Amino acid sequence: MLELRELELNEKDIFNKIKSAKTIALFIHINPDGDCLGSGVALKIWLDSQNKKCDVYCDDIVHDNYSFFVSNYVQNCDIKQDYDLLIALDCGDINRLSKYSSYFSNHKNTINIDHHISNTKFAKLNYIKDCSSTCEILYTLFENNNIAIDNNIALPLYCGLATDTGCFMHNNTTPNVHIIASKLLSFGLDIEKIHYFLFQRKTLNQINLMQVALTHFISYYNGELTILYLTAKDFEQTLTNERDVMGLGIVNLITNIDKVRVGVVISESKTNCYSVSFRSQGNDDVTLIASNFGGGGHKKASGCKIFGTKNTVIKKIVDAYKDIYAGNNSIK
Ligand SMILES: [Mn+2]
Repeated sequence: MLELRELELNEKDIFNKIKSAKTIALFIHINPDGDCLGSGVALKIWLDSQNKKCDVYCDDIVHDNYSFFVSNYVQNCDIKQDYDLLIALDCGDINRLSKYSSYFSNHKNTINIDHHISNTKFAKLNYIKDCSSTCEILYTLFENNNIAIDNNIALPLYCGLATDTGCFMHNNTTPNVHIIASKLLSFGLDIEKIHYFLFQRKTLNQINLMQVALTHFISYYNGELTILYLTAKDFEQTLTNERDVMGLGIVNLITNIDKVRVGVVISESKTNCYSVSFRSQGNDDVTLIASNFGGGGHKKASGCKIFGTKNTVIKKIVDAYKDIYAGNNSIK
């Protein structure tokens, strides 16, 4: 974590760099969520208003549920022009930029704005703050620098804040988060529409996937660790894909089962390659388990990719759980 003074210096540097850049590219992570999309869209709208040429890149598809605030601001094409400045938003490490990562790491003028405690500080200038969301960092940067926010900027910022706090239910929902949310709401946001698209709307295929998922979980260590699996075949049968899992809240559902300490969902994203989400209920730090497999995230929510068949992936997780939490829990 950077010291406060360093953060203040970096904040000045960020604005100086933005001021002197005419063309700026923003990068957000693969499997895009409300926070990276919200921060990308909010920053783009402001930069456009400052007569900068700004583009937002993401090497992935944006889920329908986010279209109401993302519209066509985000692109996934090859980069055909040079930019004066590149900014990564909400990316804990360079691999989250996927096909854009080498372009980013070879550029001389880069900024990394993020709130993941596991951030690898891969840019020339890194602004990493331990708080709820990248949207909270951006809001604070705007406020500290007297940048006027309008309802077009308030909407994506609110969406990021709401997403990363799990609709203001995770333990990163500080009093300051509510203060910011209240200021953003004062721009007249349509709260019902926002919450419907961000948290409630499901496709029928997603509900079919949920039905399959609920028959696919296994408990270990007297129910402390629960793992739910979804294979390529499950996605095929329900006409869904890995992206549909995120909006279902399955990982929260299994972590909320009584006595569960860590809930895990593994989804086969490619043959023998599983995307893994970890959640903890209580004090266990699940970045420890994700970083064991080259991933990262937050204390109570983290993720990684693990290669292998379904059974070997599950065994790797079960073994890692025991190695990491043994001595500090009740595993026998
Ligand atoms: Mn985030």
